[in-house]
Amino acid sequence: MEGKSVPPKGTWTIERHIMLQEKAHPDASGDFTQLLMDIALAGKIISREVNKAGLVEILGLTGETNVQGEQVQKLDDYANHTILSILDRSGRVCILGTEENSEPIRILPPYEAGNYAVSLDPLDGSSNIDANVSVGTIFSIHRKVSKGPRGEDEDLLQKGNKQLAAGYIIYGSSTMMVYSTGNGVHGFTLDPSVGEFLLSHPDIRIPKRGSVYSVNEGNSLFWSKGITEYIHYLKQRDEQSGRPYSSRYIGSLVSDFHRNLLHGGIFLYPADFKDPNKTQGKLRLLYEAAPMAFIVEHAGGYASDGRQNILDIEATELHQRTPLIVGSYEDVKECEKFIAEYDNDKLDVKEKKK
Ligand code: AHM
Ligand code: MG
Repeated sequence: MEGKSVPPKGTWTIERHIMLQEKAHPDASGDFTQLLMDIALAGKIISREVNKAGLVEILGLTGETNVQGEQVQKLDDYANHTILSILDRSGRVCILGTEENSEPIRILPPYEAGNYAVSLDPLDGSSNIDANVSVGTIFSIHRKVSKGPRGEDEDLLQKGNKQLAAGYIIYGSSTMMVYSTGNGVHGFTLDPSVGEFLLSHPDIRIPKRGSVYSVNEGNSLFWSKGITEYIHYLKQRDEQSGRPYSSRYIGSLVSDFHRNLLHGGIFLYPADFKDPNKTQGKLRLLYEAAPMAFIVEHAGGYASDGRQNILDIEATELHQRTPLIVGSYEDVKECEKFIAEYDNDKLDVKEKKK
């Protein structure tokens, strides 16, 4: 064959793809590759279970006892347990942080601690699952930085720009794994007949500008002025810029993000001042915002908290929240301009409380 070889779609497994990426790092031990493979395996197992969620009439609702007299586990518990039991004894991970566990999970003797810290949302959007809405697993990997033999909080609490890899698995009409190790963003579709994730979306690039916005507009009365003005602007007609934008909100981050990654657009979960828990938004920095920011940036997009790059935010605790504005580069930058113009720190909070 002549010319540059492009990995062929439909026949390249994720394993082969990850191994090829590893070859670019001759000093790599293979542990990192194996860690990504472990996450892919967890994705396959969770996918199988999520696909059974529609069978509640037959298998029983989660939290209930099914016809065989077995307790049916909640799917988010199942997903969490599945990933943890694959990773915690692998010898590749030193500490894990998940949405489901209030404290970080350190890998302690007799299990070996590895060189990586992993943050996870095992099943994001799971409140939608009984309505057959696509949900997903989100992951983020950092290198161990602490000096001792075991993992420490500081290994998890690193900035997004220190991630070695990030990605998600979306359980939709088909199951897909999308990941980046900083060398492009690649998507693989699970072919259940062969049980493999096969390359379907090599080198994904997000359009520089989209024509879709995704936000929970039910919260709009509690937004800052900057966000309110920005969304209002997107709705105004302007033939040249393609406005008005269309609104598309599923309420499942992985699904909303995935659609915008492929077709362009902007997703926002801003601070809202109705709920004291949401003055920093709803989404979590380490296992929701930062991995999506890493993916989008390596696909040519951008993620911001309104004022700064999500990847530059200092992480101080596992379940830290952040406003998240993510998607097409020009759209997110434009939104930042509205925030810079209209929102003066806490002034907008007071205004909203009147
Ligand atoms: P979860 O981690 O409890 O599932 O919540 C995160 C989900 C995201 O998937 C989604 O973007 C967001 O919550 C939707 O929230 P809302 O219902 O407030 O719009
Ligand atoms: Mg979540």
